[in-house]
Amino acid sequence: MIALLALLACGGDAPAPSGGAAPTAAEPAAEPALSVAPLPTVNKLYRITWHTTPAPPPLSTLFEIEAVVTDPAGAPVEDAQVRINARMPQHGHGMATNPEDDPGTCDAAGACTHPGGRYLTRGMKFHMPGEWTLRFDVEGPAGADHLEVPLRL
Ligand SMILES: [Cu+2]
Repeated sequence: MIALLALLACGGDAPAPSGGAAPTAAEPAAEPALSVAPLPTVNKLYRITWHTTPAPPPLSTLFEIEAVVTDPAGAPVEDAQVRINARMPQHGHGMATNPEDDPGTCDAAGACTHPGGRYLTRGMKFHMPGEWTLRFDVEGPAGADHLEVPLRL
């Protein structure tokens, strides 16, 4: 039932027929809040700088996102687990793709590290225009923390 409601909610998000439909080109999409300065996670255990490729993140096209994770003093956090995901909170759904977090640089024993604190996730896609929330979950030496960033597509 919840899934059905989410679908209905999304259906309702389709462009409503309006009399004077302005050409979309005349109304540039709102600037996504791309991170240019490090953003603190909610409990201030880490700081995150991120960017997408391509940038800004396109609609209905696969993109990658790289997050650089540091401690509050700016030192790279190289041995964390970082999960990057996105949801549309107003619609109650996530992405239609299944993003993959790059394991980083791994040794023969399977122990992985992320040189420079760089964490890459592939296979992201914003399949609908609207309000998205990008979420970074960090499980690192200082503990678990997260950051949510609102994005409008
Ligand atoms: Cu949606």
